[in-house]
Amino acid sequence: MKIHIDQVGYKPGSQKYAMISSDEPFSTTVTLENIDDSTSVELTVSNAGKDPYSGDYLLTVDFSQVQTKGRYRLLCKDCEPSPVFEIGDHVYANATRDLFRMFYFMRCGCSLLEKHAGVYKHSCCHSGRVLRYTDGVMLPPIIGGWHDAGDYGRYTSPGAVAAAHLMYAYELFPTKCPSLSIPESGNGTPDVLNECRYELEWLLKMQFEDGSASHKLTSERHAGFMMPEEDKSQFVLYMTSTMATADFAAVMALGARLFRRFDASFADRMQSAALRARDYLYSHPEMIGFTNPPGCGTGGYGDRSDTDERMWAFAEIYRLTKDARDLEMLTSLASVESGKTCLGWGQVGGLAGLCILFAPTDTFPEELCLSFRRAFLVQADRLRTIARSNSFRLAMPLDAFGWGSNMVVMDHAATLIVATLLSGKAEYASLAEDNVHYLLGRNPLDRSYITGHGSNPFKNPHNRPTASDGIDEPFPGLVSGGPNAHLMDAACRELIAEGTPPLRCHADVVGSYSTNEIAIYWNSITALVFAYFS
Ligand code: 9MR
Ligand code: ZN
Repeated sequence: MKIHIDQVGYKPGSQKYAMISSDEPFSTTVTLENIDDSTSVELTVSNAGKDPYSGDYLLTVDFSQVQTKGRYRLLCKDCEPSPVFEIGDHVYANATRDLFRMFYFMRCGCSLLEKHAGVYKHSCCHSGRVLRYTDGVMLPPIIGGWHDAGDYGRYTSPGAVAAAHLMYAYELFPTKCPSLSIPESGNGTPDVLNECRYELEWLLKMQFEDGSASHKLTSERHAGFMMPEEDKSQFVLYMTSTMATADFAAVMALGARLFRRFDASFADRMQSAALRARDYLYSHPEMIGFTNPPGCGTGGYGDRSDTDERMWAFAEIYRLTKDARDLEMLTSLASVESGKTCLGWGQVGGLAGLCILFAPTDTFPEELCLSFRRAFLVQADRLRTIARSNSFRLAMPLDAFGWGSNMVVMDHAATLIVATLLSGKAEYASLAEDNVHYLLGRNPLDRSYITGHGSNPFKNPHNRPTASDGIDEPFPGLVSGGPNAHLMDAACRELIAEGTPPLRCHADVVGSYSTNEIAIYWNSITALVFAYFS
């Protein structure tokens, strides 16, 4: 028997549940102990039956009525006590800060200073000349940006999406975005934007003369497990894709909008880059996809459709230009019914939604706003039905646990938060918070999927610096990819049997890239969600 709980804590006014599991039907009694004053209350336990997500029999314990701040643990007659957790107003504050700070640690092409990175400092990486794939010409170095993930590649679309998550977090919840103690801190620009600028300056260099954007800048093969500055492989600037170009146009337009009041000339540079990318999209209505050319084995980030990327681009561009032609393009792209709430690296319709739904009144035609509003509310209701029908209260379908499932868990939380912002109904945000509790340890593995937070965080991310810096603890604030029921690497297959219930398909070992890698766009959407709750 085991108690599953958010290991960090709960806010006083929030709903508070814990789950108790066993591999056979059971019953028990549970008390909540206040560690600070040694008082206890008996809790009612309700039987939730067998749960297909974990394969366990579950009981649910509701202690929502306890609102007194303090430190607590759950005691159960037949098992180990739960870890100590907090009820408090600021339970998410530290994790939120580290989720945003993660991006500093991912910076490429500069040294990470001891002042900011502490023991994780390292010298400058990836600053050599680059090879242009299309003609084999050697170009001057293209320096900057964030390493994508556990590898050292830098990819345009994932980078644009991650920066956009952070910028929308800033736009929606400006006072919730933390100070980050990064080299630019104190320069008059909010730190979250300072950190985004590190990526945006690099993205600007990914634009070709014709206005299109290169799909990616990576070596041909992933480096071995070495520190970034030791990786001397040749970096290659790959060809254009329309997916990358549209994401580029969108994030540049968004950046131009948000940076205008802090640095007008930087905003101008982004605005003109966005418009040149837009013009490329006008003259190339056909999709130019991307698949790795022969010999290239780094991330592909392919996509089946670029309609959603174009839709996001034209939403942000029209918000900037108010040009009738851009609106016409946007309206026709937005006539699609599906995908209007997606927030992941490959499906960005929801980002168009964030742009459109939170723009000043009368920026976009009412019908367009309504179609996105409907999409978010319909999706939120769908997620509510799912969350109510499983014992871990997860707004996540049983079959959605693939590579990077934690991104989907957080995307859905973000969708639910948007539904609360649109409707004023707190219930949606409460469902979103249940997904947060899952991430912070309320899951069958009792594992916090954020390094450094909770009593049992994962410790062995598939992340090259972590595995080669000689330091035991990974840097804090990394989000694991999360359970992947398809068990797509040998390391997890060695530890987990085929057919294991989805929530158990996570291996906290360095080799498991399909369950335990890290990635900027997993962190960024998590940062947005945590900013809301913090
Ligand atoms: O996050 C990506 C995931 O959705 C895909 O299923 C997977 C396989 O194509 O690739 C993931 O992205 C990886 C990228 O290709 C290379 N850098 C590491 C990324 C995270 O695992
Ligand atoms: Zn680097």
